[in-house]
Amino acid sequence: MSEQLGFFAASSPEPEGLRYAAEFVSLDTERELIARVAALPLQPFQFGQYEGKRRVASFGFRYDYGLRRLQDADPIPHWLSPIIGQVEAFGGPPTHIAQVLCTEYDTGVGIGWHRDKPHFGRVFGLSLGSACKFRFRRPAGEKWQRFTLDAAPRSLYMMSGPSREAWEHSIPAVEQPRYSITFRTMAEPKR
Ligand SMILES: O=C(O)CCC(=O)C(=O)O
Repeated sequence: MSEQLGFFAASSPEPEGLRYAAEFVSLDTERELIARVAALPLQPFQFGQYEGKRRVASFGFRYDYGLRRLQDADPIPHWLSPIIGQVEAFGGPPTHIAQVLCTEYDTGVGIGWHRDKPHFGRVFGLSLGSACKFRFRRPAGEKWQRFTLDAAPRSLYMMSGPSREAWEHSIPAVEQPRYSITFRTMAEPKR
C-alpha cells in the first residue's frame, strides 16, 4: 500500500494490492483530458439489454455483455499515449495497457458493485473533474468487510491481486460531474 493511500483511506483494513497516487496529473493535463473525453462519441453503457446511465467509449477491446466475450474496439487514440506511458511506469515493468475505457458520470450517476472481467489483469483508474467515494467490499462470514478510498480528482488508483479479484468495487452517485479513464492490462495466461 502506498503512504498516500493510508492518508486518504476512510476506513480499514485496506484491500491488499490497492495502490493510490494523489495528483498523478497536473491541472492542465486534467483539463485537456476532460476536453478529449467529453468530445468522444460516448454511448450509454450497455449491459446486455440494459443501459447504464454512465456514458462510455472503449478502446482496444470492449466486453460485450450480450455475447459474453471480448470484442475488438477502436484502437487506443494517440492523445492517450503520454498518460499511458505514465500509467505503465507507475505499474512498473512489464505493465502493458491493452484496453482503455473513458467514462462520463453526470451528477447523480454511479456504478454498482462488480469486479472487472477476468479477461483483464491489473486495473488503473484516473479520476478527473471531481472526487468520488471508491467503495470496496468482500464477504466476511455473514457480513461484508468494507473499505472506502476517497479518490480525488487527478489521482490514480491501481487494483491488483485481492483488491482486484476478491473485493468488489462500486461508486455511489457522484455529487458533481466526474470523468474517469480506466486502463487495463490483459490477464496473464493461467499455468
Ligand atoms: O470510474 C471509475 O473509476 C471506475 C469504473 C469501473 O469500475 C468500471 O468501469 O468497471
